[in-house]
Amino acid sequence: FSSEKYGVKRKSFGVIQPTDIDYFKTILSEERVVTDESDVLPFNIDWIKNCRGQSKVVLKPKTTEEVSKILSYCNSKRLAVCPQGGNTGLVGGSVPVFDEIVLNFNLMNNIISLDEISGALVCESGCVLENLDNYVRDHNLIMPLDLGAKGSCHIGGNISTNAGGLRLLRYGNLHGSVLGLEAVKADGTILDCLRTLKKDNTGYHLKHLFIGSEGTLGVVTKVAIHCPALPKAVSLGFFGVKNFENILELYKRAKSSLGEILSAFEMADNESISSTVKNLKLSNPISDYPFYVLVETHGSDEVHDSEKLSRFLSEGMDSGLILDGTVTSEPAKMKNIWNIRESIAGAGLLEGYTFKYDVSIPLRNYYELVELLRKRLRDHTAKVYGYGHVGDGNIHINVIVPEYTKQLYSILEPYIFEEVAKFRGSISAEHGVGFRKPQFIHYSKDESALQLMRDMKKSMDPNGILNPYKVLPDVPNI
Ligand code: FAD
Ligand code: S2G
Ligand code: ZN
Repeated sequence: FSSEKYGVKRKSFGVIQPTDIDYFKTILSEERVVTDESDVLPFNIDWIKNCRGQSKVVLKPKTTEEVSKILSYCNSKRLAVCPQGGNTGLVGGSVPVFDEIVLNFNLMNNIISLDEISGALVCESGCVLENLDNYVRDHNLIMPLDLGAKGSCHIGGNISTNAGGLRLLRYGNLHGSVLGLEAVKADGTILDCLRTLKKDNTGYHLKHLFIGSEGTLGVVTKVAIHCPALPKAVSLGFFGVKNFENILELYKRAKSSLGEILSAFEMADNESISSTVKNLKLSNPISDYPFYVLVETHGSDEVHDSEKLSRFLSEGMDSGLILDGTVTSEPAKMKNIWNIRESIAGAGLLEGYTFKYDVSIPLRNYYELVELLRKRLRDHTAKVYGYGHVGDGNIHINVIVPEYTKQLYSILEPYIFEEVAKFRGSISAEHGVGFRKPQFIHYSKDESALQLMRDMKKSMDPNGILNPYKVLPDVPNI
């Protein structure tokens, strides 16, 4: 269990009683109060199997009103709650630590409206990202974010983690694309900030409190989000590159020569791509190189755009910045290349235990941490993958070892966060703080900021029942 593995003491929350279960059954139908141990188990374990909670009950609300009744009851009984979307989070934020009640949104998955002119989509928080993307595509729109977990993650979870992903370079982050939301506070108060206006400067912008607060300030139940136009022309380049300096040069050239049509610029080192291709038996369309770059364009003129990208490739090869590469607009080929990149996340899990890091680093130092870690682990059996969103200055470092040991844990943490702090980077670029990183948040947040966070938590959730043990290291005494 997480509590033993990470040495965490249970706070003085209430302990769920049979009378509580009976009460929940008066709000939800019987089958939406899950108490059978084997049924509850998967809701206690996170996607990368780093954390395991001890929840005894999963509640599956269908409406905001049900969420409101559940929370006001839990608040009055000091029963802790762990909000859960698709459970694809990577920092242990989506599963209980002890016996918190799991509040799962799988059944709150209705699309409410879509304004095809403005691109404003309104839906419930439990909608799966890929389902939304498929739905809006039928209306010549796309979702403003894309990530490897799209088949399972919820838009409510994306908002709660302020998920970044593969398209952030072009479409920005959720603080920009979320137009409004409905949320429920710890005491059951329903907060209606569900607006589809692009501009609304009337008082404090409260929606931002729930974007990235990982279920600790309130529970998101409905979302209004701006969907960009479906690009008429999409092309993807997959290039082999000799060293990281050349990747940085290519990135500068991509911004200047692809300019307005550049929609993604991703890198992955040989370790991450070769392991992924081997472990998952995928087919790499080009051969073995020290580094790989994916460059995607979203534009409106197929011929014009693929000409630009092909010229980018040929000029890259003439200058030696690109060793080899392929450019395609064929959906199946693009899907295969993206699948290789998106599968890196899970590839390491097949080789052993994965310590996952997701950091923001100044671009000139972007890859240095990988080399530092390889040196630090040279006497151990360990693989280090380096891959991520170059355009966001965000690298994902996965350290794969045969099994978890406290010794390896102490070699890696807090070392990696101290190094990130030296670069004035962020210890968590896009995955959030969750359960695994509150003790390191001070490497990226000043005490004055942490104090305001505690004050906000105290005023929004005075009993601290929402997702305890997550995000903030020392929530005011509960
Ligand atoms: P969960 O994992 O269920 O929960 C995440 C957090 O949000 C938890 O703290 C939970 O308590 C809270 N929460 C969930 N729903 C609600 C709600 N309705 N109201 C309030 N709080 C809520 N992340 C990226 O940013 N970029 C990537 O490129 C990326 N790629 C990934 C690829 C793979 C293969 C995997 C497995 C994960 C990836 N992730 C990525 C991480 C993860 O998918 C994101 O953090 C995602 O936003 C989580 O959504 P979810 O619905 O699964 O949320
Ligand atoms: C990505 C996925 C999770 C990880 O692939 O962009 O965000 O850390 C990551 O591998
Ligand atoms: Zn990522």
